[in-house]
Amino acid sequence: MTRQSITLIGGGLVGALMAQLLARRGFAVEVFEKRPDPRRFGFLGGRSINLALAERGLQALRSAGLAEDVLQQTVMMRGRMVHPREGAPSLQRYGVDDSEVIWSVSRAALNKLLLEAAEAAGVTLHFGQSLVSADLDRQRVVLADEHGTQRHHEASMLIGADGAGSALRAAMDAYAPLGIRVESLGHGYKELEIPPGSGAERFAIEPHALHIWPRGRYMCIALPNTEGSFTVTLFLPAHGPHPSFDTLPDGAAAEAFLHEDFPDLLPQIPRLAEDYDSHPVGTLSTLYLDRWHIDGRALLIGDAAHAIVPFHGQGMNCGFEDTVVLADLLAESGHDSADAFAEFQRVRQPNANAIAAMALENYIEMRDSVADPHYLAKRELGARLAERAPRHFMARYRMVTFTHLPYAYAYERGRAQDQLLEQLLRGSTDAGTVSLDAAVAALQATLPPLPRLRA
Ligand code: FAD
Ligand code: E0Q
Repeated sequence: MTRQSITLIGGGLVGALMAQLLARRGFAVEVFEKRPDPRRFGFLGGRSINLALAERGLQALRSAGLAEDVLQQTVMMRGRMVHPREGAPSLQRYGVDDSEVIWSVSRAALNKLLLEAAEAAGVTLHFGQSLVSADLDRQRVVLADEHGTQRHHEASMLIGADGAGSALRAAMDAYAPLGIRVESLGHGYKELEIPPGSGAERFAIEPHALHIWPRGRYMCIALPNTEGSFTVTLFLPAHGPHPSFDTLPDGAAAEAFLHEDFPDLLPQIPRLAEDYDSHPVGTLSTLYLDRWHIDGRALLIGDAAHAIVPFHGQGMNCGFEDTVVLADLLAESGHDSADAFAEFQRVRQPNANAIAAMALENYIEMRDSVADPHYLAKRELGARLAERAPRHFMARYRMVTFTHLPYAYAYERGRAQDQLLEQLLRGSTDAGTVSLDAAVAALQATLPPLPRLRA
């Protein structure tokens, strides 16, 4: 029997991991990636951009046999270090102890490692090959190299992991409308850098944290890199009154703005003006599709199917979860990819919608309410309930970041728990006013126990 072939478009984070998992399950996999081979030419742009890797992504990497190798190249983050406008920064731990932490990883290093692993598993990688069009009736695609030279490729089963601007999605949508909806956040971002410390300290600020400077309608964050630098991201409204990217047209304006609103951060970013002027403003949107596939011929995964805003640090983690689900479904499906694709969408779409909603909510939470007394009281009461009744209360952040409970479950359960906290607190900003015995009784009376967690 000949091995079934799969053509993957996009060798980014999700495409590279998908390719490796499918090759390990016996498929003949070819990947077409627009950019040149990052292992030979360096990553495009050459800037160090990093991401937070959490339990869901780590679990997918474990199933690929890559978790240990990836963890070698990360910096542990124990919690958020919140830098208020006035006063000292303070650490809000993500979990109970160092068993519940997240990991900062370089996008370039991770992508290279995943491509290496895909190749080692027998995947054929083609770089500098950009999808131009897909003829879904004839089941072939057109690809162009960097000079525009085109080639055809037979593709009976296509998987699109070509990111938020997916070309395969456009081709599928032209063939049979997918019901695409893009909701722009109206805020953009700019990436900047804190270089490694010059003195005895390799890191200029606390290395084992995700730093946040919340400022109400906007914020800065910083994630550590293994070399000692931090990647800083400034999130701001794209347009409108000051401050927005409209009112900060250049590095000089940005410098004056940071001087006013982020005075402790500004001196840490020596190349602010140059970087601000040379880096583009990134856009942020949520992408919803009615359909992710065309029968058994083409399917979208990762950001191509469900790009979300980055404020929960779950886009890659969610895409990695996708890859394991799909690899298992395809391996079980025999030759019926239409069934596998339909089942994939049935299982994953409610979860993608849930993390999309939670990521949007987390922007408000991060930039604003981490400093709000009512929010802090709710957090405090939640923490006490989780301690007193761990089978009945678990913070939503914890379900999302440290468990494999479906995102849709975390979203629903989180909403129910939140309603209860609101009822118990009745607007109070002091968790100490609530009787814990009564609260636990109310909790157990209204909500079923949480599912038992898999190891
Ligand atoms: P991509 O990583 O975009 O990869 C797509 C690949 O397809 C690329 O290699 C591209 O070159 C290639 N391609 C594109 N077009 C074509 C074409 N026509 N033909 C062939 N190849 C093509 N997620 C987290 O989990 N944690 C975080 O902390 C986090 N932080 C983020 C911060 C920011 C500012 C942003 C914007 C996102 C963040 N994310 C984070 C989300 C994460 O970046 C994405 O979810 C993830 O990169 C999706 O992977 P992907 O492979 O689907 O898409
Ligand atoms: C995480 C880890 C880009 C980004 C990535 C993240 C997080 C945030 C704020 C941002 C959410 C949190 N968070 O700290 O609640 O947990 O990945 Cl802005």
